Amino acid sequence: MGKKTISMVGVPMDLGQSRRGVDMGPAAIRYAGVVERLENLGYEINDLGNIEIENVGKDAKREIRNVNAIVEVNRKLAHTVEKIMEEGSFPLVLGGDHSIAIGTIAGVSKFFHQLGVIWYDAHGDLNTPETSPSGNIHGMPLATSLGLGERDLVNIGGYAPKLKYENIVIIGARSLDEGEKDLIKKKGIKVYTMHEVDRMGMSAIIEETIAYLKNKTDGIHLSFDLDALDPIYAPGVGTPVSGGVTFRETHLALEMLAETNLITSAEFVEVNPILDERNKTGSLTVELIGSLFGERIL
Ligand code: 5AB
Ligand code: MN
Ligand code: MN
Ligand code: MN
Repeated sequence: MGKKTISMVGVPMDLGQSRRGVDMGPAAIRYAGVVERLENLGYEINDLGNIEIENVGKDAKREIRNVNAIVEVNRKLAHTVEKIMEEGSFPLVLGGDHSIAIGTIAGVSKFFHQLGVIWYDAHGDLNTPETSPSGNIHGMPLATSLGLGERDLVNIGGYAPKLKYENIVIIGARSLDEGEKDLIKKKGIKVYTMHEVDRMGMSAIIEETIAYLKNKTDGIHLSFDLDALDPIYAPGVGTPVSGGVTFRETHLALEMLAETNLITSAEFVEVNPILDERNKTGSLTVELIGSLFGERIL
């Protein structure tokens, strides 16, 4: 990583999906020792604590559950991330459900007008209120950042879209809804599904991803959903899908990203300690964060 100071912020959000417990994700990741891990790697850690979540309770539209509260939280998060960037520190956001990516990306895209995004996830998170089978906003943040869907969400930060179709790469996908598949094909979004992970191997995928993004982007955000990993490794997630990426493949992916020095912000989301086995997923997250920030065996 380029910067020596990391500013960490937790977003104890569970309103973007239907299973309780993911609001305790930031606590589980802190408990597993994220601060110590990063300090041991030589970083100065500025833990800003958690963003306050208020369920404003004006849930008028059922097809986009809790939209008003999620807009509020993401506005605050965008603001916080923007301040971190202004100070020249690296924003590390701990979730919370994946709807918080809307705020993180709104904050960083103020600084990078050609922002690249690596979306490491079992899912595409490319639904709109029209295509969503669930009404859960955690299935919509990538579409939202591309300018699609509910206006209040899309316009957070006062501008849209935050991302271009050609600047995003999805890795680990194995559960895509029909509307998401249509959008991927129509817009030519770069997706490495589990088929490509099996066929090419993670090493080639990360090399291709970097080659694809490097020259056309001015910063790269890593949006890391723990459900990309197989539930054997990450049981503490709300929407597990079998047949996922292994621990070793993921560890390698993050080590390789660390080597490039191109990642300018990151978030780790969907850790749900209530569904977990003795904080296995929280601990795994800390191990993976270590890799992203340059930890090596030797
Ligand atoms: B996650 C589903 N596509 O929209 C939907 O965990 C699941 O942030 C979304 O990737 C999973 O409800 C969202 C069926
Ligand atoms: Mn997911
Ligand atoms: Mn996700
Ligand atoms: Mn390691």
